[in-house]
Amino acid sequence: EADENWWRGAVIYQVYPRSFADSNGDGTGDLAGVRSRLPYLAELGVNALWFSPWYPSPMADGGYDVADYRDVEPVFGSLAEAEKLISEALALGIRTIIDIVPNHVSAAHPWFREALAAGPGSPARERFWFRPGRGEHGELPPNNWPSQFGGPAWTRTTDPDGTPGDWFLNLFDSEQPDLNWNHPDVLAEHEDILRFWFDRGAGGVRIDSAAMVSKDPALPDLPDPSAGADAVLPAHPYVDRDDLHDIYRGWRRIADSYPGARILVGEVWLPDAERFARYLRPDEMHTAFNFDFLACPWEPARLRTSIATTLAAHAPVSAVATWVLCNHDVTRTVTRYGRADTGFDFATKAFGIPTDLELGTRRARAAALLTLALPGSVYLYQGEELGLPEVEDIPTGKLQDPMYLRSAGTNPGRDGCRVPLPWSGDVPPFGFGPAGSAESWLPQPDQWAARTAEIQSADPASMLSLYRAAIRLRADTPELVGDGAFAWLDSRPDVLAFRRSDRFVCLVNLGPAAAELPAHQELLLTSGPLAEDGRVPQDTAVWLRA
Ligand code: TEU
Repeated sequence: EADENWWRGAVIYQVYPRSFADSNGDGTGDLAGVRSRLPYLAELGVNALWFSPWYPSPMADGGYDVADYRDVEPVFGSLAEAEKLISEALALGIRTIIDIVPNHVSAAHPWFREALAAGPGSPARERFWFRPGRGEHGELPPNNWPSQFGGPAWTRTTDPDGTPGDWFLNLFDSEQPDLNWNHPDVLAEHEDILRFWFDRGAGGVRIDSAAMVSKDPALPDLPDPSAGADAVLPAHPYVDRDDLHDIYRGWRRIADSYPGARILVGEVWLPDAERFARYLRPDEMHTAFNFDFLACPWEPARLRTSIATTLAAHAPVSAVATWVLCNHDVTRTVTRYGRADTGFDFATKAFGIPTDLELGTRRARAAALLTLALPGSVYLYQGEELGLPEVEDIPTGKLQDPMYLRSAGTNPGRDGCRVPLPWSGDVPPFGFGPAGSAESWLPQPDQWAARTAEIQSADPASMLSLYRAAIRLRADTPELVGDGAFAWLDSRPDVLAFRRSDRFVCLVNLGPAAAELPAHQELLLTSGPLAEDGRVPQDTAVWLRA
C-alpha cells in the first residue's frame, strides 16, 4: 500500500546475496535462495530487505564493483527473478531496497573499457579521473591520496600503443575506477538507474560511500595523508562537498515522483553529527546509517552520548535516526562485544583478539532490545538475528576481500562477517545449499551446527526467538514504531533507562551491580534471565509497560 511513512519505524534486514541462501548448490547464494526464505523473513517480522549489490560484477569487491546496473549477476539469477522477488516480498508486506554505488564502477563496466581503449585526452576519459603521473617519467601517482584498501588511490594504465600512460583515481580497489561527478553523463546515468529500479517496484536505494562521490577537480594533495585511509578519506576536506547535496536533492525529486515512499538511505561515513545531519533533509535523504552508534563501545556514558547526539542531530530536520550495529563491512557484534575493546574502528580491525563469546552474546541480546526500543529505524545484518560470531580462522587461500588482499595481510579484511548462513542440519553447508552442494564460497565453521535457524527456531531462549518476540512486540506497540516521544529516566550512570511514552520503558543495565526494576511496571520482555531477587543483572535489557 502506498504508505508514505512505512520507513519511519522500519526494521530493515540487510541481505548479502552471496552468503544468504544458495538454491542451486553452486556454493554461492542467489535470489532464488532468498525467495525460498521469504517466509522466514516474514516470520522474523522485518519491514524491508536491503540487498547488497546483485548486479553483474567480477566480484573484485564483493559486488561493489558494478559492471551493469540494469541486470542481475548470472550467479545470483536473472533480472526477471529480481522482479519476482520484489513483488513476492511486497505481497508479504516487505519492501526491497537496492544498493547504488555512485562513487565508482567496475573496471569491466563499458564506460571504463571505452575510456581505456580511447587513449589519453579522449572525451571518454572525462567520465573518470585520469591524470598524468608526477615525477620525471610520470611514474608517481598524481597526488598523495590513499586507497581505503591500502596503497595509493591511483592505478597507472598502459596506453593502447603499449607505453606507460596516465593514472586513474580509485578510492577503493584498482578494479573500481572513480566516476567524475562533474560530468553530465554520470548524473544522467544514475538518475536513469534510479528510475529503472523504482519502475520495477524498489522501495528505496542505499547510497554507497555517499559522502565521497564528488571531488575537488584540482585533486589537491591531502594536508596529512599519514593519518591512514579510514581516518583520512571520509573526513578529509575534499569529501562531503556542497555539490553532493544538489545530486541527492535531484535523486529525492525522482524518488518522490513515485507512489508510496521510496527512500534514500545514505552510507555517510562522517566523523561528526553536524556534517552527517546535513544529508538528512525533507528534500534530500530520508535517513543515513548511524556509524557513530555502530562504532560505539559497550559503555553507558558513550552509548548515552551517542544516542543523545544522534537524536539531537535528527530532530531539527525531522529525519529518522537509524540504529545499526553491524553490516557486511565490520566485525560481527557478538565477537566485538566480547572483547576488552568493544568499539569498532577499521584501522584497528584484527583477527585473533581474545573474545568471550558468551559475554558478547549477552551484550548483543541487550543491544537488540536497546536498538529496537529507540526512536527511528533499525538495520539488522543477516546472521545478526542468529547471534553469529565473526569467523576468524578462514584459510588464507579462501580470503577474497581486497581490504585483506591489498593490505598485505595487515588487515584481516571483511570475509569473517560474510560467511554463508547456517539454516539446518549438522554438517556444512548447514542448509545454505541443498544436500550435495559444492563447498560454500567461504567455509563455514563446524560449530555453526549449534546455531542453525532450524535449531534456534525451536529454542525459546535463542537469539532468533528474542529478535522475533521483540520485533513483533515492537510492531504491536504504536509508541515504539516510528520516531515518537523519547525521554531519559533518572538512573544510575551505568544504567540506560528511557521511556517512549508514559507507558513504555526500556532499561539496560551495563552493570556491574544488578539494577532494581522500577515499581509497578509489567515486564514485557527481557534479553536474559533476571536475578532470583527479580533485579536486572549486568549486560541485560528489559522492556516494561508502566
Ligand atoms: O563502504 C565504503 C565505506 O564507506 C567504508 O569502507 C568507509 O569508507 C571506511 O572504510 C570507513 O571509514 C562501501 C561498502 O559498504 C563496502 O563494502 C565497499 O567495499 C565500498 O563502499 C566500496 O564500494
